[in-house]
Amino acid sequence: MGSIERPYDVLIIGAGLSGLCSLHHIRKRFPSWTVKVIEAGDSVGGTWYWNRYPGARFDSETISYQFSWDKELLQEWDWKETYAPQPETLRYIEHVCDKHNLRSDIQFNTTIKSARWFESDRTWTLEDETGNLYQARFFVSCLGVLSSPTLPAVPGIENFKGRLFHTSKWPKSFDISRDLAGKRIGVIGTGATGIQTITEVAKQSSIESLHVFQRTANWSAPLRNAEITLELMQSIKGRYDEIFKQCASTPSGFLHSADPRKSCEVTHEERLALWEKRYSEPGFGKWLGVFSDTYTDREANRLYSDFMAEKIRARVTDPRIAEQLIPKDHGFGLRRVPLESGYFEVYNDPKVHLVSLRETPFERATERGLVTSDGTEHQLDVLICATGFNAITGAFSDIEWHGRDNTPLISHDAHSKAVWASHRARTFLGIMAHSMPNMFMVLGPHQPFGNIPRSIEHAVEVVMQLLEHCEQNGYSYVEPTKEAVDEWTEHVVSCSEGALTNEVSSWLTGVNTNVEGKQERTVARYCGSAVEYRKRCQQCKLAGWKGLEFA
Ligand code: NA7
Repeated sequence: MGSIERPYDVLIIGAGLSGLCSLHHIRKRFPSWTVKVIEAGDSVGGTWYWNRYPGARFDSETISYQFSWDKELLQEWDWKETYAPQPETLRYIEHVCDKHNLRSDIQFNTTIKSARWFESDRTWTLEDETGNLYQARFFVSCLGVLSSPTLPAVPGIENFKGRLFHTSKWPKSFDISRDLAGKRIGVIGTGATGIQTITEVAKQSSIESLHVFQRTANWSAPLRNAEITLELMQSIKGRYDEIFKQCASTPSGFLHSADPRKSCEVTHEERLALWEKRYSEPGFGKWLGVFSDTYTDREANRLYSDFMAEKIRARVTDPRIAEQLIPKDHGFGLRRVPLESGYFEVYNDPKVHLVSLRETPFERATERGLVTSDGTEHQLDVLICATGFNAITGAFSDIEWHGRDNTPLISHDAHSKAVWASHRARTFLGIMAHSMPNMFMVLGPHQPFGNIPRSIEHAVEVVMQLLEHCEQNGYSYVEPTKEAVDEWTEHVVSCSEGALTNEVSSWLTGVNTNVEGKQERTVARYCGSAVEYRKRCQQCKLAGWKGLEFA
């Protein structure tokens, strides 16, 4: 074991948006406290640091996807695109850190491997992979919802002699126009990441071929990105209060909310008029701004899915390929809808080949490429895995937890004593877990994951209020009761009932076929409205933090 540092008042793991927001507010609200952020990467940004694959960009509106607490910065910063690309977002995050001198409290290149609660002095001790120890009274986990990448288990993949990487580990020095020239490229995965990567890779005229290995066809619809001119930026700057107010009023924290009408209450022409309007507009309106019953009523969802299927058919020349690209096993919007910029047209290019893994699954990998069940060896020089993440609970499971009474937080199997056996989260407000005193989660399971910065700012505010309550009352211990956790978890489950989304496997429902113990669907996030979620947090506070035990 390495040396132990002086105990901190607060330790934070992760220097993404959650960790940076937490650090800023702790410094502001508790100026005399000592705080340190521990980060695995060599710089700040979290998701926007790691995911530097080609085409990575927001599909949430840039102007609603930034910190709202620095009014001066809102007036200073000029966004360039309606949906910012990853480098612009990373520049923004770096600028926030420079402006507030946040880096001075961040330790980079440090991966935490275990977290242990010591009842005797009511502290957490975190251990990094080199054995260094860090001790603190309070611990804020800002681990990220999509930060633990997963690779497909293709037999013999270790024999592949070409380059292979996960999109979230895209090499910093890799230049697609230089490094993909003349190459045969394979991409596994057609989620939001795959769709952005494939579109960008296919644009490279110098590549020899692109094979897309698709297991589940995904719905996708146009992003319609545009430049933000300086004039437009000026007018946006005058409307920030209104913009954030609007985000606070919608169920998912975005600027979009559903049309209150139901699909069956209007005529076919009225339905078409709204759908066409949304389709022609930028952003998530085509997912979140349609009729209110689209994701609860099967027939409404079928009608809208049929409309979207026709849009795909109109864009793909080969009808056989078009049918392979149209999801048949789930309706539109029941998984997180990736927005695209020319994705479907990619398949009209003769150098792009769609391989349906439903028809011909992977059999094995060779030195040269991937062999599918029809015996074809798809020869590749570069294999890009856009195969997603061990989402929501995954980053927690990368840490060995010893909570109160040495209780583990999370396990892959159902028969363990872990608080979250089989990755089935049980939380209080999504902020705390039983047996894990003084540990707060920002973007933990059972929080709403719509517009992420909006969720982060709210979760950080709740954590700050709890820390203030402890400080003002001299408490050195806070933990939810088992009953409160049961009640909250039941509430989260009940919110998910009736939503068609929860009948479909995806990272939103806790499924990842590459991870042991994640084959079954779970309720991993808060599926009710973010407005209701915030109301419940506030009610808990007003009731004297009912459900929490302090000492
Ligand atoms: P996703 O949305 O989880 O997508 C992962 C993709 O990889 C998806 O198409 C998977 O197919 C595919 N996949 C995963 N494992 C395999 C194996 N073993 N074989 C073949 N194909 C596989 O992750 P993303 O990174 O695209 O997006 C995550 C979120 O980031 C996104 O929702 C946005 O919020 C931003 P499957 O569907 O499981 O059949």
